[in-house]
Amino acid sequence: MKLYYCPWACSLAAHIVLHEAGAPFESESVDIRTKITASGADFNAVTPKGYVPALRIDTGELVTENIAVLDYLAGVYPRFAVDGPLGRTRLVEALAYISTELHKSFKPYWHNGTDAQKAAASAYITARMRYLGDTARGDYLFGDEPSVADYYLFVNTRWAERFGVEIPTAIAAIHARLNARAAVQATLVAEGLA
Ligand SMILES: N[C@@H](CCC(=O)N[C@@H](CS)C(=O)NCC(=O)O)C(=O)O
Repeated sequence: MKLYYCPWACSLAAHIVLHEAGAPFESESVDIRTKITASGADFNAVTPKGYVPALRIDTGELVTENIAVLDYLAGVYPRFAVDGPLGRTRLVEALAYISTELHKSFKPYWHNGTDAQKAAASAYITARMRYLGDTARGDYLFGDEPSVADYYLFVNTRWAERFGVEIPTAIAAIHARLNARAAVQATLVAEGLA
């Protein structure tokens, strides 16, 4: 497998899962402004979407969209999936919530929003995170081990820390547990973030 990622971007979630899994994988960083990869390739030729994450799987096919990439990785490495008859559905539900309610709400911070837009986004994100904290089933969202959704949440809590968005206590505790994991720190070092 090969992951295209950009430091600070949402591709961090898949990058951590690959490290946690001890998977044999390659990775290449992408400048998401210029669309040039670290080796000088045109990222738009990899995917015309021009954004990360993009995961080249062993069949040679490319998987894009965080929800799909993380769902794929949970299928390959079931320790990051969710058990039970509705496990897959609950996992996709959480990934969709994190993508559409949290990730996308950071737009004003990444794209020069006004102070008013940032304040509205901040309140929205904190409220949406609170729901996840209230419904968490253990040390992590789905129990006592992290799922791929926890790593996607971690991307968002890192952004919240960076931009001064309040993180509810229960979510801050999940963030701290994730941050203490060796594979998480190894990934942050690999991305030049620690
Ligand atoms: N719909 C995509 C969006 C991914 C996304 O927003 N990626 C950002 C980094 S967090 C990016 O690469 N942006 C560059 C661009 O859109 O040109 C997904 O959910 O995976």
